[in-house]
Amino acid sequence: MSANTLKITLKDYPDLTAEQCGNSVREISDLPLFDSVFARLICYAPLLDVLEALFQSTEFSFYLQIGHPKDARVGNGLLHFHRDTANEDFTSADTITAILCLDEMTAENGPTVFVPGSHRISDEEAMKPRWRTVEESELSSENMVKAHCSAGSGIFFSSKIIHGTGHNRSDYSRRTILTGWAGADVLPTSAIRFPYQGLKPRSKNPAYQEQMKKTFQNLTVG
Ligand SMILES: O=C(O)CCC(=O)C(=O)O
Repeated sequence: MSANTLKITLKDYPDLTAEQCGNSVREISDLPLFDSVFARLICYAPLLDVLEALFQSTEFSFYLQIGHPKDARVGNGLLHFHRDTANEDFTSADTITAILCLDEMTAENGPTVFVPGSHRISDEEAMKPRWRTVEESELSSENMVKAHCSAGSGIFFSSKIIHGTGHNRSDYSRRTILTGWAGADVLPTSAIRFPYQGLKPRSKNPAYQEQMKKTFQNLTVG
């Protein structure tokens, strides 16, 4: 991934009306329920290799998968900066988001924008609800970095880092699949569970290995 540190704002492009957006979908929650090909991504070795290295453990767990198909010209982003930790309910902030880019991500097509170094705060601070929305005026745009990478790339980041994503008003689509992962012994604390949440695809524990085998052995693609 290369960085673009030019002056950045998430609001470079105007909002569109519902009519202008037409049938364009911004977010598809629970993507693994739509087709088993998405469920199988939970076992995708190149993704798991990076996660194992970042968590420095084989005992991390899957917790969610979302599609962000930002169509050419009309794809909408989340216009606010935030820390994901503030929207998650876990016993710790040792969680990682992985974005798989199905298309090239450029400065023009609504890239993910990061504030480097902003993850260097305590878990307790990152979990505070105030981080669900961070006004751009609170941030220095000179310090922001737009992700720029080719189709097929992965972007991995701590849930504590401040980030956002703008609209796609370019002539090409910006489709991504976002997956969320929790570190070893990091447990959910809310009443909500997502499909396949808790699977540990790299676990050395025979019980989790058995769960993986039985979960995927009858899953057909298509
Ligand atoms: O799609 C992106 O670029 C980032 C999405 C995001 O910020 C989020 O879902 O928390």
